[in-house]
Amino acid sequence: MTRAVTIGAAQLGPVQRDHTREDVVDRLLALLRQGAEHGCALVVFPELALTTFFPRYHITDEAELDHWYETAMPGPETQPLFDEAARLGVGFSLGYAELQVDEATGERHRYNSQVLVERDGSVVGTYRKVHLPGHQEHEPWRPFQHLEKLYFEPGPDGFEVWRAFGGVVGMAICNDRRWSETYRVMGLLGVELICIGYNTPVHNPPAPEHDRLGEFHNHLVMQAGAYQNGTWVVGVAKAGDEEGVAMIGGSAIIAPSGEIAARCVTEGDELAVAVADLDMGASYRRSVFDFAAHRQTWAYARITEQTGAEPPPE
Ligand code: CDT
Repeated sequence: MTRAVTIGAAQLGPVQRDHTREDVVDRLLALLRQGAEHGCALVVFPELALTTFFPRYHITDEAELDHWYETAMPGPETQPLFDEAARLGVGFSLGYAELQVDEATGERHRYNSQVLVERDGSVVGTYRKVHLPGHQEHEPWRPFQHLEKLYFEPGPDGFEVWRAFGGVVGMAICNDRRWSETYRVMGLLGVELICIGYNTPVHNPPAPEHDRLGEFHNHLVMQAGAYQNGTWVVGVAKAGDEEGVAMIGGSAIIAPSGEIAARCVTEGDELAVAVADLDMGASYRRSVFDFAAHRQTWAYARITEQTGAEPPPE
């Protein structure tokens, strides 16, 4: 049996600070239409796709900060994407900054979010990033900031999956992809396809010795996550030189075997397409990764009880 879903990894080139949401949505629409021409059922866009990667700036004015967030999805600028998805019969997943305002209490919550939209333009679900990287205080020694811990709260719902596109679909965002727990929690929910958007600077100021390995680590973690959980993984970058900060590309569609089925080869707007058989993961999940037969939860307690490493005394 095969459940074939044609998927497009819709990489974006840079979005500069003065680019409007309308500019970006035009680019997303072009990629969505390209996806339709290739027979895609699903097109996956990057993290924080609608704007430049604003956590690189230290912003102290709340109104100025609000400018980078969406208060509704769809909102006025993104509605055309939902309309075109329904017209073409092509679903999508899109990363954006979400500002929730409770009208009654005035309570505000900020999340780094990703929405999954079905082929009829309806919202399937929203994931809110769990592993927020970077720092909370302004660190002027850095050539650019990474203030995700200041501008977002961790998603309160953790990792979820939804029935969509004829299978079981989950989402994760950027730094989440480096953590094996991300994939395993969704693996335990029977995930068959994980959509991941990312913005990864080439230069990591606290660890410049890793800079040459950015693309390698990107594929390493997603290929391992796919194989160890018998799932398809689609990782999609916002790439290239954004406001003087170089970001990696390497968007890829990864099979449950861990092999790369399709990948982008530029740092610009580019669509990579693969036909994903959602049944392909089953042979991994009933053999080497038959969780029910082989997992030893008694040996894993530390994973949920402890965060930092505790080596034995010297
Ligand atoms: N956006 C995002 O999560 N980027 C991180 C950069 C890590 S360095 C602070 C990533 O894991 O790619």
